[in-house]
Amino acid sequence: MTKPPLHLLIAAPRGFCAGVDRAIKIVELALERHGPPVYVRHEIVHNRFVVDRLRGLGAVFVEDLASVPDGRPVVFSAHGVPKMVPAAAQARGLEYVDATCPLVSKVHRQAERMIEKDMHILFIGHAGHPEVIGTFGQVPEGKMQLIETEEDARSIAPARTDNLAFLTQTTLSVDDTAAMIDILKERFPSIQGPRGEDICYATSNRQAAVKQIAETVDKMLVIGAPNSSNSRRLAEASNRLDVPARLIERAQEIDWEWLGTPLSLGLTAGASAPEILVREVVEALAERFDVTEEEAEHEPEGMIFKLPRELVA
Ligand code: 2E7
Ligand code: F3S
Repeated sequence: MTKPPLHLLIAAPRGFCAGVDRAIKIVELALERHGPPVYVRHEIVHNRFVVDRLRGLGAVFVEDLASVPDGRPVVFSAHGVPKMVPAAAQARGLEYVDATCPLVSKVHRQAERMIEKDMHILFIGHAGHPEVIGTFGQVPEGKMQLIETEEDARSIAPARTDNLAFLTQTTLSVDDTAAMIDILKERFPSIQGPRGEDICYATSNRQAAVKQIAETVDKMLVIGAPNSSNSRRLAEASNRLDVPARLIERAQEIDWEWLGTPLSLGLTAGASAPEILVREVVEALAERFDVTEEEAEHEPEGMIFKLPRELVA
């Protein structure tokens, strides 16, 4: 039986960012240095495949520090942690390595500096996300308020309106964030903030790439976990351009009925999804379709973050 043709357009850039590469490397190096088990507070990045592989090497994933036994090293995830976490580790004499993405640490320092200048911060982000919890945990309680939607930006009553600042999560929708910042700037013309926002290069590049391929495809598959903020934003960006998108963790989650027989399909992967899962999806598609594969053209990102000194010395 002949297979139906499928033009597969693969977004670029996609997949691992420099912060994810670094965080995974940190766990691997900590395992080499200390031997298993090495504890990791929270999923190192939001990807089951990555987490399971590291678990196989001897990493033990826990949600809080209390679950780390005395005498064992602990790695903090790429999403960042509240200040009290390293403080508690130190108090217990635990050896810890911080795998917080340097671009998140930069936001933490901005928040600290704003508090030093007696500013009140409006933080744009998603409630409950570990990055948001980590950034809120850099400042004293009551000094930062969360904005999740344009409606929040319109209705928020800041604890004070003089000396007001804003900061953002790194993995937000570029378009939604711009709209929220416009509202804040209109309401509070003297509000201070970063140039643009704090969305990272990887998030904005992947959103631009998915939007670009959405112009020419019928449907979109995004590889990423349901708890991966940046991956969810990719599916959302496609859906908003009326290109129906599904977020899948692996090839086995492809809903063939939903997919139907499109002439063209876009494929991308969030910053925490390994390329091997992209290949797995391409192979699954090739079993049912006569696939012509094309990779969107792009400038290489070329970003690399240094490893913590204690692991390379
Ligand atoms: C850390 C940060 O692990 P992810 O899926 O995380 P998000 O934040 O998108 O849920 O992706 C990598 C990553 C992105 N941002 C790690 Cl702060
Ligand atoms: Fe960092 Fe952005 Fe990746 S915040 S971990 S570079 S998605």
